[in-house]
Amino acid sequence: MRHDTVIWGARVVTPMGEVKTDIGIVQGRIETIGTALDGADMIDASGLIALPGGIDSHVHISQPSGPGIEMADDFTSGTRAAACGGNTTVLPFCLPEEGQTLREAVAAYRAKAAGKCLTDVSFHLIVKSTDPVTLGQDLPALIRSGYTSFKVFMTYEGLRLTDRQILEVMAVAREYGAMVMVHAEKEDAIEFLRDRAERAGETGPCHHASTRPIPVEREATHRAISLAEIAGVPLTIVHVSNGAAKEEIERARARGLTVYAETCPQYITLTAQDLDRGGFEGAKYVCSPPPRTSEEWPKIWAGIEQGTFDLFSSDHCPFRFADLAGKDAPGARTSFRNIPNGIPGVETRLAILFSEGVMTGRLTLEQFADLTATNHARLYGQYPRKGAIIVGADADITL
Ligand code: DUC
Ligand code: ZN
Ligand code: ZN
Repeated sequence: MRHDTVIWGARVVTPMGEVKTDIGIVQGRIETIGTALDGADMIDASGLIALPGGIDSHVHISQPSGPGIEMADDFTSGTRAAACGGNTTVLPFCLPEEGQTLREAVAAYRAKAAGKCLTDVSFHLIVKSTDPVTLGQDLPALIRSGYTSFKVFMTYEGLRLTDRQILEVMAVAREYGAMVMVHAEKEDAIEFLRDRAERAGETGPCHHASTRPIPVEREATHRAISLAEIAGVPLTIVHVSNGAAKEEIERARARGLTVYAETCPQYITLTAQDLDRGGFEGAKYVCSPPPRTSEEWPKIWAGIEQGTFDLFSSDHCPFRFADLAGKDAPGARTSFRNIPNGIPGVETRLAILFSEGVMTGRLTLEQFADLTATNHARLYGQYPRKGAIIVGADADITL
């Protein structure tokens, strides 16, 4: 059979292990995995590794971030960066703007993305209110039409839900079969620490980290898991930054609960000291949860190597630095509370994990594929069409 495209000569990472084989592609799908294949377009990949295209299941693109604040990426630049970084699919979040319903927000995001994307894109939802229309109509309808994952926040005024509200959202997830993703940080404690820091004149970017210490995340992680246990649903804890929160997840799993977990490059490469680089430079590293100390890195690595973390995502959330609509927002230099939260990462996620994980011998190529693609597809309903180099799947391949 003559294929449209054949990739030949690569070491191919499949769910059955690594094989030296050709990949034959017809109309964008993997038609054949075998040797001596014939194709109209022959891609010489000898000396290269063929991996399932990266799926970054945690990115923020064109997300409303407060009055006058604008994200640095639109769908063209964000997905171009993703493709340059070896990704073939990204999953951004749909956040309703003030006065917008969840269904309107989804329509608005789809319009923003239409005709602009260089990778495949599929959306998670953010649930920030639990009014009867959202929980009784919009969410069930959206889940039925395929939007089967949504994030809830335990922090950020205006975004955070109470425990009661989180239980109500989880009940909908249970009834209609969806995955709840949780941003686990305790808002009351953060507000207390932030107000106290500001009164003491501790207002520079580094105090973003000191006012969101590890117990803030550990406690919220424990509580989110307890709420999921009460509601009887699986959950995903996103962007886990430290060993204590990771241990909460491990304890819950040991009790038989279904808890999935995600970590990100910043938690194995940055520390809180990066927020203290002098002047306003530290604002570049302001993200939540904040980077910790290098003592946490081996704990996160242990979780990556041993499978506590199913997902290695970027949490790509870029803001321009020297820009009043970005990190240099009005009031950002007088208090860290006004610095938009987030750092870029969609272009560097695979390179960082390959360099720090595979090249150091910590991870096998199969683990790398699981952490960067396969598990994302499995968890968010895209497997086996995406996430693996197998016959019948989309030809989403990174060399
Ligand atoms: N949470 C995220 O997931 N991304 C950016 C900021 C935040 O708080
Ligand atoms: Zn978050
Ligand atoms: Zn995020």
